[in-house]
Amino acid sequence: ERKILSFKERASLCQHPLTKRIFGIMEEKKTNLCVAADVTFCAKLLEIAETVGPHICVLKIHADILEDFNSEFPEKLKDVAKKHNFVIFEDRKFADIGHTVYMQYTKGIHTIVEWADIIDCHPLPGPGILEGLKQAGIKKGRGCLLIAQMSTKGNLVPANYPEATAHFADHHRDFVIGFIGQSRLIPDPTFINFTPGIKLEESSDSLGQQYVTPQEAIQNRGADVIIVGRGITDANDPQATAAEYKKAGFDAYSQLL
Ligand code: S5P
Repeated sequence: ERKILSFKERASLCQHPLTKRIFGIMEEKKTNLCVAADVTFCAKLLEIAETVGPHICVLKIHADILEDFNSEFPEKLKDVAKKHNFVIFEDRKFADIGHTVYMQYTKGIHTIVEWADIIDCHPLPGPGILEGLKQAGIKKGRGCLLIAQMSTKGNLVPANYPEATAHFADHHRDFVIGFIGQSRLIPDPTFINFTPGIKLEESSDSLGQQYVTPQEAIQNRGADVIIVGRGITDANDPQATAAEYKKAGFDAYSQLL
């Protein structure tokens, strides 16, 4: 019995051009892997992007941990993204009032809106946060993920928060392209579900991070895209390990078709 729609079918249902594009990349490159490149120097990040580029649909970064961030870096990253056909996700986790997030998104040294295809925000402040981000993002075709749940031990996200988040997304379909969470919030196939906290073996780190396997995330929790950081970036051979995660993720998806 077939449990899910294919990425190709989902691409055809999407209104948002960015969602369509991401599902298209996932179908074409046969990957539902997003690598989290959490490193502190631009050259290292660009090297990871080159290495894992062929295996990913999305590269997630934290620009604010780069010690030598400069205005040439986003251009270089965009070139690698174009070459290997993936999209760039700045995991800024905006969480302030609309006016402030608008400035954080467009100003400062990072000018995130100029280069990040995807950003994310906490829905906690209410609709104003999306209205602020939208003012800058929509005209550039950007998309935003809502953080519905977190992967960390003892997090304070209340039980009813995911439902409220789904409702929120429904009212901002021109900008919200999906969710970050530990399980699928709503069956709607036009939103993409990203799940962080992934390793090939279930484990945890010393600061509260909790890991589940790609198979568990995709087959039991409804993840579309798995986010893998240190499982790949700390491996002896990040390229071979990325290929391994890609296969684990895509096989788990294929088995549901
Ligand atoms: O709930 C969350 C949400 C996010 S976006 N838990 C997370 O771990 N993340 C991010 O995913 C986190 O900021 C990091 O960049 C990545 C997980 O990295 P790893 O090294 O633990 O795989």
